[in-house]
Amino acid sequence: MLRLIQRGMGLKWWRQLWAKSSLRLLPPSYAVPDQKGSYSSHAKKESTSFVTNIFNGHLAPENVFPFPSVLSPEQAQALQAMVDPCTRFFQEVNDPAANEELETIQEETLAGLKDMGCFGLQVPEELGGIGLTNTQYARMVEVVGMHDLGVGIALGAHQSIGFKGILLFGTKSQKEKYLPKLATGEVHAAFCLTEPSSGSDAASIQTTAELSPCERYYTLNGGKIWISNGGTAEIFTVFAKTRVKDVTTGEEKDKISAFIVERAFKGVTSGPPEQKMGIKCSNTAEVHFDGVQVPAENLLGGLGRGFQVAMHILNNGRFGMASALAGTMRGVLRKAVEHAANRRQFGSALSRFGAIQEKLARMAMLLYVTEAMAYVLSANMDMKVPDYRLEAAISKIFASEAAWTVTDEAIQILGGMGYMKETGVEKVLRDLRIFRIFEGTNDILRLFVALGGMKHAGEELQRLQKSLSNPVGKVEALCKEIVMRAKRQEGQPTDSLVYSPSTF
Ligand code: MYA
Repeated sequence: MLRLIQRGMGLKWWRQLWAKSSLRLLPPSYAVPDQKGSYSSHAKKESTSFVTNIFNGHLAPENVFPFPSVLSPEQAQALQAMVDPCTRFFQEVNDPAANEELETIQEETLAGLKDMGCFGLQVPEELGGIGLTNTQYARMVEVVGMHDLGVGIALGAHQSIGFKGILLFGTKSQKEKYLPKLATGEVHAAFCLTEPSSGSDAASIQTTAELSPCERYYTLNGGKIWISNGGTAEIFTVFAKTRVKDVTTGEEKDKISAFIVERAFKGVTSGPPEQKMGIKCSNTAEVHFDGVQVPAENLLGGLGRGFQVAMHILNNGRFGMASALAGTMRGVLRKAVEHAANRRQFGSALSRFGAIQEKLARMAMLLYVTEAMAYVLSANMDMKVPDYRLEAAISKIFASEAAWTVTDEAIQILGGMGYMKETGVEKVLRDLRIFRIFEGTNDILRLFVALGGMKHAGEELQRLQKSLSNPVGKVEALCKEIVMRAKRQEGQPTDSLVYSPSTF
């Protein structure tokens, strides 16, 4: 950062440019500076999701054809004004090897990231953030992913999931109280879901929150493990079991609720930093809640709605992973290409060998697909497509596996050099390994894609079956189905929403 400032290109420069720019005031075609959460499970009946519709044989092209372009030229220009200095910052100031060695992010880097507004990229400007759309955020994250995945996780655990719940589901006063200091990086956030006996099976958490007789606070008891930013965060989004009364039957049940918890509340403690294989500069720690009194107004998203809140935060955060990993692949592919072009064996550059060319082509293919997927997804989110959970899961699975293959192949092309620390690629491989595990293991997400898609198809068939058993008054539904089946035969788009009676 200091070097940039010495060269008259202070980090505040582009923030000022961004702040002054009248360009960014123009409304984008699909502006979402004020993100609004909705439980995506509510949206499943009339899904326009391309993937969901695949499961019942419908071609629903409206979210993907033509390739969605959600940034106005002015927004794209303003974005570039941030991407360039951010890239320079990562090239000239951040030192991934030093961060790894120290197992923390260097002060100079942290200060620079704060200065650039990187802790509040999607927080609305009036609450102290930069107010980026999902597509703009994805592009910024790609820069981070290209240079230092450890820093990416610290930033991502903070805003991609740590305080995303406040952004999506927070009340006005929750947003006003917490977002400004989170957006500046004055305090950091963490997402507390995982427990010793509850990993993939997120609904099985044991942490409890009991409402006090005076109904003014909940008493929180339990422990969370492997929490990114767990040892450094001041604000936590915590999921706990609460007793909820069914309004119709009066029966009480345990249901998950989400809470905003401050480290300052008595009874919050965290463990030492975990020793990890990669992303070492990001903090991972246990967090314990021992009789913590959480004010009732810190309930997030409604009593008993915590599971949906957690799922929605995770769905909403996954797109960042695909774009970050597209950046990672771009970085290692460039190193592999440089090496293949310069290294000579048997009298020729490595790039002259078919075996190397094939590797490079496959690496480029994986990068291309990941990046295309990441930006369709972020654009769909900017278009406020209500149901994108399968796309988000697929992008996370594909990106984490593609990045692993690309980085492994880069090491293969670099040969002995690839295995040496000095080249920086072995670190990327270690950093990458966790991406197939966290934010939903790829194995559980594969099941989720299959079961989620089939569930939707099953529900559609059930509706059809009902219509067939009692066709009176269901003529429109039946006609719709006949039209869709006819279109499917001809290979035409069959999205239910494009149907109109005049189709006959
Ligand atoms: S954080 C911890 C991550 N943990 C997980 O991801 C947990 C994985 N487990 C699950 O997701 C769930 O338990 C599964 C469901 C999916 C297995 N969207 O009966 P059910 C609905 C919307 O299937 P279960 C971390 O790792 C479903 O339709 N709705 O539930 C930090 C049903 O609704 P209804 C969903 O069998 C990493 C209801 O829920 C979804 O219990 C740090 C029950 O469903 C969904 N997805 O299990 C990363 N799933 O009742 C840092 C289910 O209405 C970030 N439902 O039919 C890095 C960012 C990148 C870098 C950035 C750089 C800056």
